[in-house]
Amino acid sequence: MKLEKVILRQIRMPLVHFFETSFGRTTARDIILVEVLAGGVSGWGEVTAGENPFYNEEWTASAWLILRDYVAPPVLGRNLESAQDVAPLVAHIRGHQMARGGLEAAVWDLEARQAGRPLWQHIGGGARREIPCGVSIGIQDSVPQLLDKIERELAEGYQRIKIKIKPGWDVDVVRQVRERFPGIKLMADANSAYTLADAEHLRRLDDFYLMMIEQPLSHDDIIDHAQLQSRLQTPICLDECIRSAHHAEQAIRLRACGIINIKLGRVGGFREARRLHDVAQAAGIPVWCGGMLEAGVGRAHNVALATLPNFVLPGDVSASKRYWARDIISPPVETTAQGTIAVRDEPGFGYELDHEFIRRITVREESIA
Ligand code: OSB
Ligand code: MG
Repeated sequence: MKLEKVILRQIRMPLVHFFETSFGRTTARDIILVEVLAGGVSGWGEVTAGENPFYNEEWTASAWLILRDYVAPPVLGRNLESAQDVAPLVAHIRGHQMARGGLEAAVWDLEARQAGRPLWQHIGGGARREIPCGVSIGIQDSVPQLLDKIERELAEGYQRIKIKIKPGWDVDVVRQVRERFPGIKLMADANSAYTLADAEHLRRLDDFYLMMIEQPLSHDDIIDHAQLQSRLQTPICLDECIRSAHHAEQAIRLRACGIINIKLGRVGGFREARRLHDVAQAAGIPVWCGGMLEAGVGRAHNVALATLPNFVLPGDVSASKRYWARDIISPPVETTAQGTIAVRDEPGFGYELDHEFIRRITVREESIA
């Protein structure tokens, strides 16, 4: 396979509801779609960087430049044995996993389409026909609003509720959620809002038998998480600080976590995501698929990823309608009454692109050949 062209498109999509984390509120997404072309076939990927460098160091504008100037050039025109070859060609770039992962995932999709196979099969997944879904609920303006939202998501069938926490919106909020919903699978995600000095405060969360607490400490820390984990009963789940399989090995060796959230973009694409998955599986550490408020392309890639065997916990991949009035794929991603997404058997990521809609919401486009 030889890539003849890479097309970058930046689309703008308002969210149906704002999404607030400890690092800020998002009301609309600026998303880069990566189309790769070879032999008359196109593959598509989505860059999961946010609009600002607040989740990690990447953001939409940086990802565009890295893709144009550093990721696409070494891959274009090169003879690729397989999609496996993409990540090594851009491994010399420091950081910027989301930019690299957007193109890498597009090549996996392209290769799956050329082979006429669904992407889930092409990456070696297929451990399940339906992936279990949870929802991530952002910080709300009030606790009654949060309780209302949780009630509606449970009525939709979602299997697990994740709430965002930060100092001032944590123990008391979790207590009220627990009182109202004593039996649900519940977890909290801090997005790095605390330090080890908050350990005693975070220990109070042990009273609420959470499934896990996600990334309580710094985005680039593993060692303090190990210290914290030794003082908590609640398992720690790492997100931000695990950018490679090697980081996962180190975190597991240090007992810094009991669970890992895998995000395709955060680790630079399918090759590294699979390696990380295998490392965790060998160590008996369960994983689940995280989300980055993706549009349909990224969402469909996540569904494929979550069919790998060790994705045994409900993830953050949920229905398109929770985010978008209209998604860029057809049909949109939908959930069953049991809170699952059925895996599709069409070639590639399994959904049709709504090209006409993508054209309408494209704010910039650039071809690299
Ligand atoms: O930490 O998992 C996170 C969204 C943006 C940035 C970081 C995170 C999230 C989510 C939302 O929790 C997951 C989703 O619904 O896509
Ligand atoms: Mg998280």
